[in-house]
Amino acid sequence: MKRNVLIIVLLLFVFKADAQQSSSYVPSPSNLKAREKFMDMKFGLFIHWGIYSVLGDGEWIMHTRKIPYYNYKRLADFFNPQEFNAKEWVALAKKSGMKYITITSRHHDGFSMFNTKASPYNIVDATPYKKDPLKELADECVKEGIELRFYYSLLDWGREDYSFGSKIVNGKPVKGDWDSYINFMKTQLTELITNYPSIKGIWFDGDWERKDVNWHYDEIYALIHKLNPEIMIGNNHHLAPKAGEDFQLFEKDLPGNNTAGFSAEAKIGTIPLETCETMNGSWGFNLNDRNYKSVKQLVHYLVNAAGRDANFLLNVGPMPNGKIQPEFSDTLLKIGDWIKLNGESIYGTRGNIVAAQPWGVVTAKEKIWYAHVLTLPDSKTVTVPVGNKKVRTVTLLDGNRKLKFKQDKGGLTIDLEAASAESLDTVLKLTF
Ligand code: H79
Repeated sequence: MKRNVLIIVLLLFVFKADAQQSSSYVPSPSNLKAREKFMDMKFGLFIHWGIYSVLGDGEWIMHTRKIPYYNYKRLADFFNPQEFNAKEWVALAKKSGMKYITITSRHHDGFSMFNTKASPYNIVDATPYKKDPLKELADECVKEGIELRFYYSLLDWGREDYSFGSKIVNGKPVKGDWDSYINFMKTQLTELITNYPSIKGIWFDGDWERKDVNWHYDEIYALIHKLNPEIMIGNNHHLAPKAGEDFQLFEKDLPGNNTAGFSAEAKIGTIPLETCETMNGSWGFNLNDRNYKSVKQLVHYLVNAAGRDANFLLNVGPMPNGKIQPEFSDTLLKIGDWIKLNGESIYGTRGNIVAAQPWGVVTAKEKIWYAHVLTLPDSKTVTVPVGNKKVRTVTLLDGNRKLKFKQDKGGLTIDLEAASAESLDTVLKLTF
């Protein structure tokens, strides 16, 4: 009997040691603080901008049109965004109610949009522009109190050491030079973190292209956190979070949904969440994409994300001259107008308080709940599952008008006769 107990104790010890090893990353206090701030910010601007913007057909053009790397590289000669003005971009983000910006420092085409010594294929050395827009943007963001984060592609269509398309054996591509490529990424990430010390996050993408390769995340993540423990790492690998990551990304899907088809294996973890979407159908500038989402669709996306405890990163693809097209900025400013009136029910709130309802979602802050009625039921009533909590008042956030309600075992039923059917989102403020 004693021996059995001893064996069990030993086994427990072994399992515990194993569990610790696979999740050995302990976020710093500054990182935990950054996560809270991140969750408070709720709304960010995603920017896809690169030499592909010149062709006006999205950021995948090199791949989809099968343009050989050495021909594609010529685009750098024509990339000269004379109208780029960091002040305008940051002011637009701010007026639109966004609290942070995430911009492509390098996309799958491998072109670096920042000043790098690791490759001559970059905006300073290879274009007539000769300047570093990300430096300008970083400085402006600091001035305006907007957080800046960098998107960074793991996948590279052009570099020989990456050897796109190579077979993978034993965690390495058979062709190319995997160690060289990993070192190249480490050098660039070191540059991004040390030369732009204000940046708050790295957004990785492209993992899904090489499922069986060893990306050396343990080393890469440790390097980033060693250089600056506060930096939040996210990776768009469409899987459950891995050790060392600080926020979980969803592409074109609300957490828990898989409508875009990328998120089947994206088990929701315990770190902060962010979902990204496009304003039309494209990430990079697309001349021919007029499939613009409406203000209502995008406000609903923001609210639905917040109700599921996720941030919303909304993308624009600026034009090759550095301007953001008016169709985007007009819509963004209207979203900003909505947030000016309703921001209290978004910023600083937490979601997943109750499951999404047929009429909408709930966000909460301290002792207040905000019930967002996105679809006004024909009955002109909604039932909020408040459980045992005793509700004191229900008011319309817009105008503070008191609403009639009934509370019983089935929940809290609110009379919405006074709500306008025109409203993008009827926000009800519940106090307990
Ligand atoms: O950076 C953006 C995309 O370029 C990147 N992630 C976001 C944030 C992304 N890469 N791949 N995917 C998203 C999904 C792949 C979609 C594809 Fe296709 C379908 C690639 C080829 C067929 C879309 C349609 C791109 C080209 C055609």
